[in-house]
Amino acid sequence: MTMSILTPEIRAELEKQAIELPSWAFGNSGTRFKVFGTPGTPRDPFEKIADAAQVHKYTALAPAVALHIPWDMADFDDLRKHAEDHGVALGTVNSNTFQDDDYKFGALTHEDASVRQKAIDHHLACIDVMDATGSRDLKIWLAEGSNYPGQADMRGRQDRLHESLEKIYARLGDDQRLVLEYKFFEPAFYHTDVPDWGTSYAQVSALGEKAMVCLDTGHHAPGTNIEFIVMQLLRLGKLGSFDFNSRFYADDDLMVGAADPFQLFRILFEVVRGGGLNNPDVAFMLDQCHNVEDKIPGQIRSVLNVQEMTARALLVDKDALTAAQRSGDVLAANAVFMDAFYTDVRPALAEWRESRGMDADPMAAYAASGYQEKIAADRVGGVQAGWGA
Ligand code: LRH
Ligand code: MN
Ligand code: MN
Repeated sequence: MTMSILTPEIRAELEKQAIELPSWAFGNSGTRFKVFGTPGTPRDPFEKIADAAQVHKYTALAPAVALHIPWDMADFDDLRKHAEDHGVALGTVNSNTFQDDDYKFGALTHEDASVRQKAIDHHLACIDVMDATGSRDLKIWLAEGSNYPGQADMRGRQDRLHESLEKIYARLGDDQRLVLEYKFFEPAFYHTDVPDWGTSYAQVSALGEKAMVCLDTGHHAPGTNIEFIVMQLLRLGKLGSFDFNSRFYADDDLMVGAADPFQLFRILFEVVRGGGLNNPDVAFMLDQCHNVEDKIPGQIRSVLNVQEMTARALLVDKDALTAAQRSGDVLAANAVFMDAFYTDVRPALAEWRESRGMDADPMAAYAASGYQEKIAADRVGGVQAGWGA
């Protein structure tokens, strides 16, 4: 009875949903003031994969894990096999040009050709990793920019960025892609070289079909209409991936759907409306850190938040909405939209999970499994992986 609000069409969509988890969500993280350690934190990429597999085990929503290079350096043939043994795949490879002294004034945009070449070579090495792991996407986020007006030649940096990206793009295999992530500030505070979707779109469009935009939900100024950007990028066929998380103030990297569930609903409605749901060209990924809460349940909660809001977005009565929009009935259109948003889908999803032989409540099932206690007891000694190790 409860489950019947999820029509067979909606269930078919929900069954296909896949959300990639970030390996770094399982390591310790914090602010520049303090990193609080959690008992049982993974000591290497293999343990991060094992933890990520727990999220998939209880939700059937998270079949892939994204890597960050060099944080997740390993024998990648072994890591791939380890992931497969745990029932997950290795996903997006994230490059890292933000923790090396040479990149103080830029990497792919640097004035010095030898520094640019070093950064390009790092990306080529990331593509080698993708070849070994079977990953499709190379995700590039650049920490470059300047802090003071006059400090940098912004125009020259755009030109150099294009040249560097061209060299990386040329190395991609036929089935591989490059996604370019934008962020409006931090660590640079005056200008950022890829600050917005328009710059990312201009840069990837100049490369070709295998280059797309990555939209990190935490990388916009307060008040930005993110769902409009989602709509536009889908319309242009250039939305390659999402980094989901939520923010109250800056790049908070809190659990998706925690700060503003309504915004997540609006974004997912545009994804559904624009043909982006369960579309292999539009990868769903989390980009989060769990500074004070347990990491595995934090990730379980997050993928469930995405699932619940996807179900609500699928509940929007599109015919009624279109009729109200066409007739200019402002309040009716808004009511159709809000009716779906206010529908509590949690009991229906729990029932649906049980009908598929899963636990109705993944959070409770994980808590009862004893896994958290086991890793806390087993993983003593060694260096616990953190954000950056
Ligand atoms: C930058 C970012 C990017 C990085 C990740 C660790 O703020 O969102 O995606 O790879 O954080
Ligand atoms: Mn991100
Ligand atoms: Mn970020």
